[in-house]
Amino acid sequence: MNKRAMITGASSGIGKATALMMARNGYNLIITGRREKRLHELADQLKKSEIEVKIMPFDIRDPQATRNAWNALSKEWKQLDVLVNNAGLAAGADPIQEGRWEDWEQMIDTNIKGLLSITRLVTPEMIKRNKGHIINVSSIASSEVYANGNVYCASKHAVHALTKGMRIDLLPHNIKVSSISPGMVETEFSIVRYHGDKGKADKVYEGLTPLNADDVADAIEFMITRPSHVNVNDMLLMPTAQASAVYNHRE
Ligand code: 8X3
Repeated sequence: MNKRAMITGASSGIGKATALMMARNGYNLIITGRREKRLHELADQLKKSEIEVKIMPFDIRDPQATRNAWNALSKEWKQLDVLVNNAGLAAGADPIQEGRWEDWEQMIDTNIKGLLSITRLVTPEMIKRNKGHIINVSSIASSEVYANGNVYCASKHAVHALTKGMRIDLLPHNIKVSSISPGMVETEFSIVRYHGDKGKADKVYEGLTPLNADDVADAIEFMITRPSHVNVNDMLLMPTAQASAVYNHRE
């Protein structure tokens, strides 16, 4: 019987690449996100791997919508082997004194509270089966802080603390908790961060080769294919041209 996984924020970027990787690994998948059309397109692609796919279109910032989507699942679908907490974003890149409240709320409500609400629903079911694996998609910003990264970095520092806290709380229940912390990954990330300004977004990756979404999915594949007694606590994955959040080498 196929294993089951849920991937949040699966409609693009790292989430989508992870869904494709997990389909190749024979997982039946629940893919969540706000953009229903994109989820349908991805589901069609995933089904070519002869797996079952369930679409859950909802905004993870809305706890009631998240609960409703979860409650609508069958008993079988709720039995997840893997949860990939991928939904997350950076909104804005302003110094703290100029930050926009809406950006801060969007990041905190998605990166922290969204991750929490899904985790709160999924973990009791994993505990019942005494197994499971939660992978939090974090960032180099979970351990470093850079100019104008303030609230985004704080949200990823929170993901780091929650990953550690979850690992401790779920230890007696045989549940693995991992995080993957990439540096620059070229997805829609920077376009979203700069509120759709493609010129600014392109500049982020100018003169260097960033990671791509498949590079991160490869790392997640390594995590989910370890034997049951091995857990990757955290993996810091960087482009060769990036030594830290602030040191890059550009040609
Ligand atoms: C994305 C990487 O360097 O923009 O999380 O924080 S960075």
